[in-house]
Amino acid sequence: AARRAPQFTRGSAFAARQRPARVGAGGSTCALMSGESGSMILFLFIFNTTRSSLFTESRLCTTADNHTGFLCNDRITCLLPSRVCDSSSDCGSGEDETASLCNNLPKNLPGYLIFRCGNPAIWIYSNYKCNGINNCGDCSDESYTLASCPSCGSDWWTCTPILFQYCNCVPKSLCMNGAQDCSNWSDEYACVK
Ligand SMILES: [Ca+2]
Ligand SMILES: [Ca+2]
Repeated sequence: AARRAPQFTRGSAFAARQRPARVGAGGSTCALMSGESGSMILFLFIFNTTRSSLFTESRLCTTADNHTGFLCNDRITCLLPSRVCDSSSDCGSGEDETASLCNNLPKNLPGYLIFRCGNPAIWIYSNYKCNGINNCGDCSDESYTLASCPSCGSDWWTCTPILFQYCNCVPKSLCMNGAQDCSNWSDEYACVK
């Protein structure tokens, strides 16, 4: 697995580009209406609210490597969560970097793009959960209890690592490399690549 630097926080405001039209929900005067005009406003209110809900939910997608992702306006491109609000425009119209999403991170990001660590003040992008790397700093993103991570994959050796970077497993590439990576030295004496 590729090693990634921990990403705990992130810069704030980015320029808004071609913000997709969002249909507002404005039905507060419905109760004062009656007859056909009231029915029409009620209809528009329900229609607009439904449109808003669909818009919000329809960004959910699955990437080629089976991560939950962010769907661009082209309805084809599915970005890894960590490519949203990373100051680099990855969707065709930059909809992954709009101020409405990226101001005050992670408040305006859809919940499926982030993971709250054992310390809820710390968050990471959800694609850094269960990737073998200690992105939260307390290994909560690699735990079974909080993150429901499976046991070490076939490319990993199960042990208690001595490196802060790892949690429950070390990459098998570290086995038999002449340096201790597990607290019990099993990477040098028991691990088979
Ligand atoms: Ca981006
Ligand atoms: Ca991780």
